[in-house]
Amino acid sequence: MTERLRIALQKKGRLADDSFALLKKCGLRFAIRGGGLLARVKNMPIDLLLVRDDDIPSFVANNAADIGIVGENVLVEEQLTAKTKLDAEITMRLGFSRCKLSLAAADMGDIKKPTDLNGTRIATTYPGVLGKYLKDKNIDATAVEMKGAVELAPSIGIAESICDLVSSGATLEANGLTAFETILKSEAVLIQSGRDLSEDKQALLAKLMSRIDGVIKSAETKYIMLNAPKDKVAAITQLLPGSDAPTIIPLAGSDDLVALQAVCTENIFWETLEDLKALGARAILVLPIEKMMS
Ligand code: PRT
Ligand code: ZN
Repeated sequence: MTERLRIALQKKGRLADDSFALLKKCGLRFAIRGGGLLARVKNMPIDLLLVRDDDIPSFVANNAADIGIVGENVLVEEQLTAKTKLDAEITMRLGFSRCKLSLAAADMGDIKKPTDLNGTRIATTYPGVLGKYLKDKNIDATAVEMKGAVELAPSIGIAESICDLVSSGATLEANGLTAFETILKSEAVLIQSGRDLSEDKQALLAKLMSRIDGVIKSAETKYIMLNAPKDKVAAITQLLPGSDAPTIIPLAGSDDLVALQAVCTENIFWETLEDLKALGARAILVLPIEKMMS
């Protein structure tokens, strides 16, 4: 019987949907229903362990799962607060759920920079990361640990500032707070322990990672097609972001026009299209790429 690779994922929350979507784009077929702890992937020997995000690093470290998808912020916090060294490290960055762990204080208050924190209280759900930051910067402040609703701490008088995750900044703004320092930048990451996997699991993980890589790259990569005057091909190629040698095809019935096609590994903005047009390019098409393997 083939061994099944077990992936720990957040069951419900901000990471969950994007993690499921990524695995589906990698070709895994599964359904998430109700309260189950395990979901079986139908077309590959993979099981999904559905848990709270905070448990993912220790589950991977303790062999309850082979790999996991978690926010880097949670991984680093668990690494810093674990009683014994946590055996879980980043294998791959996944590029979604980007956020920052920032220090913020009242818009109109006295705390405007890190050194203003001396002698004050900082509310946070990240005592590990905050504690390390304060120590590294030699700042003498007290961390007040909360389980949630950290942004309310200054208005109810529990702390003078907060250390919390920020993505759009809307929560800070709604609570009259301004971020003045980023202490950690985070995104979703694939994590693994230092243990050796069986040959079967290792091969499956390599295949999964190659597919994840393809999904991430194809999200940014575009296929561009256009017609251009022959003598402008060099100048046009220069404008295409991150493209290798383009394919040039003669156009029927035209001696001075050619069709040019290229894969661009970076986003193509409207400005680029306008510059291409100014060089004489016409019938410009930018197409999404669904799958890639290099
Ligand atoms: O139940 P479980 O323990 O699994 O989930 P959770 O409630 O602990 O975490 P969840 O689902 O809220 O977040 C999971 C992960 O998403 C986090 O660990 C981060 O890696 C990532 N992430 C990305 C965020 C945010 N962006 C984010 N903005 N997690 C939380 N927030 C919160 C933040 O704490 C603040 O309250 O959103 C608010 C700020 O958002 P903005 O957009 O107003 O700035
Ligand atoms: Zn959590």
